[in-house]
Amino acid sequence: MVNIYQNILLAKEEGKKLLAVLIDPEKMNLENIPAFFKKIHTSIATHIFVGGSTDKDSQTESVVTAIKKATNLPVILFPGDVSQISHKADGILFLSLISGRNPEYLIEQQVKAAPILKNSNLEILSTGYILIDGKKETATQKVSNTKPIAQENLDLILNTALAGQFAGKKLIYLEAGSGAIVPVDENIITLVKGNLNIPIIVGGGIRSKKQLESAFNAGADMVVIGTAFENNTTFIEEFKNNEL
Ligand code: 1GP
Repeated sequence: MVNIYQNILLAKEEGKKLLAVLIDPEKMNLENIPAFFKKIHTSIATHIFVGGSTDKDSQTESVVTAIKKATNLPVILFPGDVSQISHKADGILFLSLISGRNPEYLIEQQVKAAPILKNSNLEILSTGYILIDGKKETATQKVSNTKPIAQENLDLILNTALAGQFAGKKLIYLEAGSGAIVPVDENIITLVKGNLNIPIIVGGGIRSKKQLESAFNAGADMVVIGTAFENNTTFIEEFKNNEL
């Protein structure tokens, strides 16, 4: 069995950067999955995230099943809510939206997920999820009914991340929101990285190799890209192996 978290820690120790490709089940056609993964396998992608703020047609299960057939990369659920759990994945980001003050996404969804996860082999990755203003009202913001933290509010971002670490989260996810206009600023990543010892995930609005490199150089251990690959599947070719 893959030990996802141990591998992330190892990569962090060795300074190896990780790239997660985010697949939104609502936007992925099952028949496109094999061809999409052929491209992914020539790239530097190391992980697959599956999830979205909503999954109106309950596609998660069939999309995860098709992805597992197409790849050996670790498949990690990144669920918008308790309905998006598939036992066929390898792991799950057990998210708590710690930048928000909506109990539904701080603990209620997690309580509902607990009995489902108790009976599964999914590796549970406790994650402090911090929504940061990406200059666009994102789906996460709308669905969770929480406000993102302003990029300028460095103290609040840092203190939120620290509180997450002290509360026992294994990962901190700095999220500008899917399709963000402005990704999480490098200064924020550097600040959080410099004050925490757990791995940092960064995502939202990253749509070029240059932005990916900036996030890595600032200290992101893992970067997540979704929209840029959805909009242009040949874009993954910019991320060929050995090019970073
Ligand atoms: C969203 O962080 C992820 O939750 C990825 O964002 O879709 O903008 O790449 P993008």
